[in-house]
Amino acid sequence: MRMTPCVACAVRTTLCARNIKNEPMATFRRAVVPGATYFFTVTTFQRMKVLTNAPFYSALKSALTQVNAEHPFTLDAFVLLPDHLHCIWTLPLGDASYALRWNLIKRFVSQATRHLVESPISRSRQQRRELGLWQRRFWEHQIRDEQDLIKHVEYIHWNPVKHGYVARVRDWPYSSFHRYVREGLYPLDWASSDDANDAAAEDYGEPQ
Ligand code: NI
Repeated sequence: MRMTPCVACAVRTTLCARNIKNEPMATFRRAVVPGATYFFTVTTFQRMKVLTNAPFYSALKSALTQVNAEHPFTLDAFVLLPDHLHCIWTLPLGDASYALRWNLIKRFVSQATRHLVESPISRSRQQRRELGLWQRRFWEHQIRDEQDLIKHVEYIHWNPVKHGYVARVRDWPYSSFHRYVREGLYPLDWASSDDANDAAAEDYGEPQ
């Protein structure tokens, strides 16, 4: 099977000016800026399992690229599941406008995929510009320190296994895990530490 490049790679390749090649662990050091790094969970409306379908995935990549061009952020880690996504962003210093960015991203993807979402409920939501594809709220957690960052990065990369989609992290194409492997931060056969295995779903905004 041919792997699709992950969203994080796509954004980083086109937009991230920071070159961290050959600097193992630089990702973690770079990202820990007090008050600037956040973990998010965003879920689809009624947990529709559509996000890993090509049109949605492609729209999401475009949305991240477009919004990043106008409102920059670094995508530190990312995983896309069929009905939700988790990611970690670092925003520019003094800029905490993540809600604005999420509104733009959600609207962009909703509009780009509107013809594919058939439910009458979501169509009426869209007419009211309520972002029919998505749940209106999202989970946000401010990363406290490097330890907290590592915990959340591991949680993200382990998530496809946690949700039962694959047996090995390496088999899930829709995450920044593959970028981390290329950069020497993980071995290809990486498996999560106990922390991420045992983590309570409600602490990470998992869809219930
Ligand atoms: Ni999850």
